[in-house]
Amino acid sequence: MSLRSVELWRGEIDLVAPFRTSFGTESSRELLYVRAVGDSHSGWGECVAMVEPNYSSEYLENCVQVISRFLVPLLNGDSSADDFILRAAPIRGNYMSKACVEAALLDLTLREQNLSLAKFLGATRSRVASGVSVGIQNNLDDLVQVVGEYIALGYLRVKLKIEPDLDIELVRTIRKEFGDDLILQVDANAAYTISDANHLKQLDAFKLLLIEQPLPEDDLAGHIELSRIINTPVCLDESVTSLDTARGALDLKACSVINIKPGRVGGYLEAKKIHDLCFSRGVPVWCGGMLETGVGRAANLALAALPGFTLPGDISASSRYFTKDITKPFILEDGHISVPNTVGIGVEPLPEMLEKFRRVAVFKIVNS
Ligand code: NPQ
Ligand code: MG
Repeated sequence: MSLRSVELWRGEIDLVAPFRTSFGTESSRELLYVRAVGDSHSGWGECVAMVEPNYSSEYLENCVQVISRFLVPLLNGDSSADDFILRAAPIRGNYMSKACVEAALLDLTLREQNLSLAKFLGATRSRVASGVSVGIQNNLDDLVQVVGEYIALGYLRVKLKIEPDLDIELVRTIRKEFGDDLILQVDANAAYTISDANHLKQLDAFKLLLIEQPLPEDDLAGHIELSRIINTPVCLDESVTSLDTARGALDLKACSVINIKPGRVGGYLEAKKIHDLCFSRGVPVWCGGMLETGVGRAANLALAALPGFTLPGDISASSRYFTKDITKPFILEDGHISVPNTVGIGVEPLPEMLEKFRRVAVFKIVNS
């Protein structure tokens, strides 16, 4: 490992269509990348935080601060990803900030070792089953139209965003329109409370694969109670921020499925630990998405190729979100996306795309 400097890059890419969830509507993706510069290679990590703290408490401007003030100072010329994660442990939370620094270090180290991230993590597949996350639409006709288009493109699973008053009717319509064979799930992004349990129990009629994060991220007791009341399997997203919170949620029967997102849990090493725990217990997991560009998408594909990722995830084609991705686009083929198998994450930002971004910080790394 020969870390010479760390760079922070900022930019923004428009979404092909506004993406509405229970916590708001996004029409572009503001971006932050970490670039780890070595003697002969560079590694890239994408920060998954949103521009505002709507999904979780982290937000991009704060990640720039945390990375600059608290995380970069932990680095030296020999820093490896696991060494960095160990040294960053006393920094509470800030998982997305830690994750993008870790991802850049992993990419750099693995490029130097001529090893792919997929192989390093223990991937057993060369392609990943692809699902799609469908935002809340203006009306039911538009929703049917959008879902129909994604199914025609070959997505293997449809996830519908729901919120109170835009849920039961919405799911009933899609079930009626596309039949029982469609693998269908919903994501509430923490929009309900445990007093909505009986309301949510109506979803049991629609044979959903799961309901994702129905209650607030810190309401573990609520999820335990809800899991007893409804038959639809509960899957946690926002609530699972580490191996310990994953194990606790499973032990307490707060959920029976976990959506693993490396950015949310502090990096790919922690994400692999969560996968390994779930795999050992026969708990199905899938890889969630944070509207990543090709940099984060490539790394997520490596993780999603591990054997325990038995459910289609939210790693959709680049074109689901962007007209032009910052890397070469990821394409949906026969409902799957190929896993990069060269070195590191297997992709890098295209020079002509990087020209539209701006390098906002350069940190020289003092050798160990
Ligand atoms: C989820 N992702 O699973 C998140 C929600 C989400 C694909 O549904 C910018 C950055 C906008 C992250 C919108 C999907 C976002 C975002 C929604 C994450 O809960
Ligand atoms: Mg979610």
